[in-house]
Amino acid sequence: MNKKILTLCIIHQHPKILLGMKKRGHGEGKWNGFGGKVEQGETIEEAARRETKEEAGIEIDKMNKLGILDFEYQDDSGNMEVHIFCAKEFEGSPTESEEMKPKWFYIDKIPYDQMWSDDKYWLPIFLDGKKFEGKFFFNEANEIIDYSLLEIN
Ligand code: 6U4
Repeated sequence: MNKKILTLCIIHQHPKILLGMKKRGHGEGKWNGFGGKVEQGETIEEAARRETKEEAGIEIDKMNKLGILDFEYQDDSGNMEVHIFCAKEFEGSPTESEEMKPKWFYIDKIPYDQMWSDDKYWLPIFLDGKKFEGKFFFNEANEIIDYSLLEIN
């Protein structure tokens, strides 16, 4: 199956992060960063900016790629390569869209039980500003059946 390239962008303004409640599609009902598929003719960074603007109404200038994760799903989602960005500054105010409802969370109150189950493994590394790469395999119920995760110096 073809591997899709996607982005995921989390705004980190210590001691808070901005997440969005996904209102439809893959990951509906979960808190997640902003992002989606990279479209033809755009770079991965351009896609990360576009998706964050579309989903949360904010413009990101500088961002830092901290992680690349492969996700293998058993359902129609197939295989994804997700590029994970951290941004500290943005313009505009976070606004609800058709796809996402944004909300700030203190980093000691991150709602891991309402997020993708892989997030509790890599988000602490992300919050330390460290780089990582890994791979997560999900079963049909979207539970993790195997994974590998490496912090990169
Ligand atoms: P369309 O329907 O084309 O708008 P699009 O919004 O572009 O889709 P979508 O919603 O399928 O793409 O993107 C899925 C989002 O979820 C991406 O930001 C990647 C992210 N994602 C997928 N699996 C994840 C996982 N296991 N853990 C995680 N984020 C995941 O934290």
